[in-house]
Amino acid sequence: MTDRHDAQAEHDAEGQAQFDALIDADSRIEPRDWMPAAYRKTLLRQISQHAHSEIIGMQPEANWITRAPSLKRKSILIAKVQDEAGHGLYLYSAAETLGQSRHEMMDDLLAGKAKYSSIFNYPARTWADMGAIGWLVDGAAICNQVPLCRASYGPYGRAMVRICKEESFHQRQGFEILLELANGTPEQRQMAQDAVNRWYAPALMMFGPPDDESPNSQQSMAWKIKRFSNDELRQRFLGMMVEQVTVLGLELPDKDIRFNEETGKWEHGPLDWAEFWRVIGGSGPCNAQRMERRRDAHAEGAWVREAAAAYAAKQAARAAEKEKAA
Ligand code: FAQ
Repeated sequence: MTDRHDAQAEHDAEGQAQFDALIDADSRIEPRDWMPAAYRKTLLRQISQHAHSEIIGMQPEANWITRAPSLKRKSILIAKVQDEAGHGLYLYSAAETLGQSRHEMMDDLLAGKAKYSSIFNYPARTWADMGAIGWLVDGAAICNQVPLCRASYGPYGRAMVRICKEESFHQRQGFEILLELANGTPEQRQMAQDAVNRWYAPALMMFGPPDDESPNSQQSMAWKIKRFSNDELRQRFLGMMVEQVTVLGLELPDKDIRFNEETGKWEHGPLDWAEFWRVIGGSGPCNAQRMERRRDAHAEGAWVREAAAAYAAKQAARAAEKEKAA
C-alpha cells in the first residue's frame, strides 16, 4: 500500500515537473500528458461553457432567419448560425479530450448546472440587432478568443484558430449591416443606433467581471490558458469600437469613454455589474426562454441521435464480422 502510494507520488511529481516545464517553455499540453487535476477541471469548465455559449448563441439570430430583409441576407444569416453550431461541436470535441462526454456536458447545461455567456440572454428586437450582434458580440468574442489560439491546452488552441477565422467574417457582416442601415433612411439609422445602444454594455460585460472580482483569472493566466485579464481585453475591445463607430457614423452610448494618457488604456463609464450577476444567475430577460428552447430542441433531436447510434452500431457489427471472416 505504501509502496503503491510512493510510486503514485513519484509519478505525480515527475508529471508536475514535466507539466511546469512545458508551460514555462510556452509549449502545449496534449490530452495524454500528465496535468494537474485543477488544470483539467478549469479547462473543462471554460471549454464546456464556451461550447454551450456557441449553441445557445444560435438562438437570438436564428430568430431572425425567417424575417431577414432579402434572400442574400437570409443565406448569410443561415451560414453564420450554422457556423456557431460548428464552433460548439469543435469545442465539445476539445472538451471531450479531457475526459467528460458531450452527453454529460449537455446534461449539465439542460439541468441548469452549467453556465453559458451572459450575452445570449438579451433579446434581438429588430433586424438591426443582427448588425449589432455581429459587430459588437462577435467583435468582443474575437477580441477574447484570438489570445485563446495560444492557450496552453493543444486541442483548445487549435479549435480556436478556425473559430476565430469564422468570427472575423461574422463581425464584418454585422458591421456591414449596420453601415447600410446607418446610411439608409432616418428610421433605419435610428434602428441601428438603438441596437448599438442596447448591445454595448452587455458586450463589454461579456469579458467577465472586473479583475478584482474574477476568481479564476490569476490561475488561468499562470497556466497560460488565458493570456490577458478580463479588464485588459475589455479595454482593448473598447479602443477598437471607438475607432470603428466613427466609420459607421453612429455613437457608443457612453459619455465617459476616454483614453487615459497615463495608463495608455481606454476607459468606459460604469457598468451595471449587479445586472451581470443577475443574468448569470438565471434572471436575465431571456434566460428562461433560451433554456426552454434548448430543452425542446434536444428532445426534438432525440431521433437523430438514436438513428446515428443505431447506424454506428450496425457499422461496428459489420466491421467485426468482416474481421472475423478474414
Ligand atoms: N457569462 O473568474 P472569471 C461567442 C463566470 S462565444 C457567463 O473571470 P474566467 C460567439 C465565470 O464562468 C462567448 N458567465 O472566469 C458567438 C465564472 O464562473 P464559474 C463565450 C461568466 O473563466 C457570437 C465567474 O463568472 N466566450 O460569443 C461570464 O476566468 C455570436 C467568474 O469569472 C467564451 O466562453 C459571462 N460573460 O473568465 C456565438 C470564451 N464571465 O465558472 C453566437 C472563453 C464570467 O467559476 C453568436 N471563456 N463568467 O462558475 C473565457 O475567456 C473566460 O471563461 C471568461 C471568464 C473571460 C468568459
